[in-house]
Amino acid sequence: MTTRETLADILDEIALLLELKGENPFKIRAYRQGAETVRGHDGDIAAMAAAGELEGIKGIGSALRDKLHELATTGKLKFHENLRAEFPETLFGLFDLQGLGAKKIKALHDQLGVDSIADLKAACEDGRVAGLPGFGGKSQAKILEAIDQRDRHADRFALGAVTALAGEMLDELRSHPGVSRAEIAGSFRRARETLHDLDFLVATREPALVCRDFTKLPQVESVIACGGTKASVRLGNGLQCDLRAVSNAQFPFALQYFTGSKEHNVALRSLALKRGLSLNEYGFTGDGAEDVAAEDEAGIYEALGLRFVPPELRENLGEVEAASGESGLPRLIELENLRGTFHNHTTASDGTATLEEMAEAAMDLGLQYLGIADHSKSSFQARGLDETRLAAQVDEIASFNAGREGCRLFAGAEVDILKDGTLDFDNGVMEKLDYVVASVHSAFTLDEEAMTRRICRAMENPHVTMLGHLTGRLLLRRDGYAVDIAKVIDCAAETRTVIELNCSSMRLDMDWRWWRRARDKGVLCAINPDAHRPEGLHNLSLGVRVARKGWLRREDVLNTRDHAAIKAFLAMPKDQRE
Ligand code: DGT
Ligand code: CA
Ligand code: CA
Ligand code: ZN
Repeated sequence: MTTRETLADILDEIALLLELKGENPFKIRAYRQGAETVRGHDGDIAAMAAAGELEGIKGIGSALRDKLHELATTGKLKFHENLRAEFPETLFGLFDLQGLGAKKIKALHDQLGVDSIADLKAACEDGRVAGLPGFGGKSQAKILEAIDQRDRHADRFALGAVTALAGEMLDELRSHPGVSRAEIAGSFRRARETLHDLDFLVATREPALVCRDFTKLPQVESVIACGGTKASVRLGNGLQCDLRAVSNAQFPFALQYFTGSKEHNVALRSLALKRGLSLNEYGFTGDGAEDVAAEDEAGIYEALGLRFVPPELRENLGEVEAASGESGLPRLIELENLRGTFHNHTTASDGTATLEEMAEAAMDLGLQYLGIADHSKSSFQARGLDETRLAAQVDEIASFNAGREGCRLFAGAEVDILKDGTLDFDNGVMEKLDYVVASVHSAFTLDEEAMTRRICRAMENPHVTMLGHLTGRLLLRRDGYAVDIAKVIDCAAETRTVIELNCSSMRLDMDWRWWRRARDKGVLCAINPDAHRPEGLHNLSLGVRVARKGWLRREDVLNTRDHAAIKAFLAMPKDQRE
């Protein structure tokens, strides 16, 4: 069935297209408002649209009602398709560029005949964009930068965006009768935040057959190559997938080799050489190699005098040295260790599910508690709550919790850090909450020093429990703002502020490269999905993988503690928390 999300997105796109056509602003606004209403409606609006029961909902007039009904029942909307057909398909690429809204695209389209990103790039390079009223040299440079960002990332994918797809394909390979073992190696297995391609590996006695059948998987759009032991395909979304087929005996060696990283493998090979062994993707060779068997990856590490190195750590950032010592490798956190999570949204701000729906989803995942942290008033585009609505939500949460076992809610808020580092709510308001996530949602262009000061000032507030998405980055779309992360970590340690690992699939912020340092300074991590709908909670597993990549253990992560321990933690004065 058509989801609430899709309904709203299509209404938004219609508004954009109408704006591009220069239509009546009231009409445009009606679609935008319709999208907002659909996103924020308390009931199951998709089902209501399908059943033709949208009568009487404020913000959805009769014209919109009919369109939503058509969309919800058929999955398509003629009006929308006709509208799209009026523009060249390449024009829609412009919508993905950071900082280009419909108004600017319209000006570029009407006045310079820009129909594609290639056109736009050319128009920037010969200075025509700077000459347009309302643009200028600065905005021309910004557009070029946005195109450059997109080009740099054109062939990369975010880990979280391919996880489900990768899992489906792996399941299909595993169910192939000729396949005894299958894994995904490469950057995917190491949990890199973005990746270039997926590296499938299978153990089989019929490599050519398995390669051929791999190219016939339903996800495959085109075949790049198909041979006796290797195949490469491209999926509908552009992602390349490689397959290597090896024997059962070779499998652990191939898995180790193709998991990488290259740097980790180089370090391992030099260790092997010191033992008179040569290590490659098929096994050990050299004098005495016959005596060295390995049934699994652990056996390979063991033969080299190492403890097993979890794939997430294989970046040659000290893990090989750590694995050769007695106590060097950390015992990494696991998904089963999580007891709850803090940063989540509901329909009260920009989420698409109610408090009850979110709580139910958390319960289904076996969580003991769920933190509700809707936006604060300054985030008006996200329908942030003012003091009155917040107080009502706190009451609602209290009555939800009354006498309840199972999943309980914590009443929090995601409070905007204003430009000067003060917070969007007064201390008296924050005091009434169980906790506060403080985040930057505005004034991204401050210089590094000012931004660092701003964030540190917010962390000095005794009511700020944790810092949300530290850099504001959106993977492959927007670099984080300028901020001195090392200083922020120091300040978190001093002020006993928890730092969030925001595991919304487009964020993964703070980056894995910084967690070890934070951990060593005693900073606690909170793995938070920033869920805007029930399914968003599933990103917790992604968060755990990134935490592992950052060398984090169970004890480094706040939300591995149970409900009672969290209550005690939050009740303690901030400077005594540990
Ligand atoms: P990606 O695909 O760019 O996100 O990153 P990876 O790490 O998945 O790289 P990929 O797909 O080119 O190769 C998979 C693994 O195979 C890589 O992590 C290590 C191994 N590998 C590939 N080429 C070489 C090589 O020339 N030398 C060594 N030692 N290992 C290699
Ligand atoms: Ca790869
Ligand atoms: Ca590859
Ligand atoms: Zn946020």
